[in-house]
Amino acid sequence: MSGIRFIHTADLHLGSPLKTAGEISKRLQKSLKESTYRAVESIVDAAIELDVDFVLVCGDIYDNEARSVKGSLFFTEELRRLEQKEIPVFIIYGNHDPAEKGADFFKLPPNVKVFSAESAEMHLAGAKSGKAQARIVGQSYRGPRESRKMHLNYSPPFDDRINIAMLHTGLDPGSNAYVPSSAEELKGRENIHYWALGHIHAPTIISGENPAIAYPGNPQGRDVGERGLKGCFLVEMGSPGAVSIKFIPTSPVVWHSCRLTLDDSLPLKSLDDLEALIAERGEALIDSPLEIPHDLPAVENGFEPEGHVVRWEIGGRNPIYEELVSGREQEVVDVLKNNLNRRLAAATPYLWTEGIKLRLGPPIPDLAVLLQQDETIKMLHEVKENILKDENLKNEALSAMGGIWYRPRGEDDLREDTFPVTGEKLRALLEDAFDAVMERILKERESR
Ligand SMILES: [Mn+2]
Repeated sequence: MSGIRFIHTADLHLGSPLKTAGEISKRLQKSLKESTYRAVESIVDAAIELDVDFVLVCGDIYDNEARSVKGSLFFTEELRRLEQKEIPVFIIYGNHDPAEKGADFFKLPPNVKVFSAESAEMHLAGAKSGKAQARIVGQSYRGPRESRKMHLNYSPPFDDRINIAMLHTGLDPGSNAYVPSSAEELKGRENIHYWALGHIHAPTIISGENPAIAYPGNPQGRDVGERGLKGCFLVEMGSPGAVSIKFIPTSPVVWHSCRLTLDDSLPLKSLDDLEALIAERGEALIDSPLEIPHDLPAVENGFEPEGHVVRWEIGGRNPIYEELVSGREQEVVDVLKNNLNRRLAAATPYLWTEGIKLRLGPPIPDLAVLLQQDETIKMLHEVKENILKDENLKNEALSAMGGIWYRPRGEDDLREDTFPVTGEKLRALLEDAFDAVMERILKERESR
């Protein structure tokens, strides 16, 4: 039996302003403002080019609960482009565009099926070539918070059709706002071969098969927290069990957070040298190929980003800190930012430096020597090492850090509004804290 082929997308957030700090050029303003729209055009282009059997949109099409006229008009026109090519579109609404807040400003074309918020619905869609058929089950959010476990009512029958379930969920059993659920719960629903999820903005494959469970992520990142190339999924299913997922890049703007660690011995004689060093890294970034999320095979659609927006973090220790930077950090940052943007923001693709965090310090005595000679540093070092070894201390450290951080309960424990702290992340934070405290101690002593 020949299979079906569809596009899975979610979290379009049409009209969402991309959040960058500081003054920006006209060109960048336009690029940032229009990027969520351009990304959706790329999805529709790909659907037409690849002549897919249908398109799934898994919630959060609009950024505001009250959908905008402009966003609505744009989206309806894109849906009409798909209608002309006879490509059906299936839509569920999410927490950002729930059904009860939704005004349909324009008439949706007949190729579009919007799932009800009242109960789970099922629709059929056939392959354009061959006999394969898919059954699509889904339900929309009624309000911005949705505590109903709607997936428990997804019960497609078993036959030779491919069953696909659409769900907008944080996949967090403890949440009562974004459809409480877990990967285990989804796997427990019978006869579903592909879970097309939405809500989490990072492209994530929770399970590759039996059943496949996947988040395509948003087609355009909105701030530096949503880094890297963004896109949607091309899914091919030859038979109910067999799934192949490819990545279609769509984000005109790519966000980066880059850390540059200066070496003690790097000969930096002036701020020009420092600027040249950062610019070199920026040029390398423009020239190097973008990483495809999850190492998925990518669909060749001739994609080129319009530009990159970068937040730099300059760390490490170097004599330039005391000679030229210390005491005038803000001024140095402003000048570096300006000069870098003058150098790289006019290129194609552009590279815009949206911020520079200076975390430089003066060269310090070798840590090994300090640990032998300095009781205070030695104690501090022990505290850090003990936290890394002891689960209880780890939890204590984490709760002291505040509610914005959480420890994932498992690989599929993803949350939208807080930051996961993995072992690696905690180590990096502790190392940073250790460096910062040690530096403070040494500085205070120097100034006495
Ligand atoms: Mn959402």
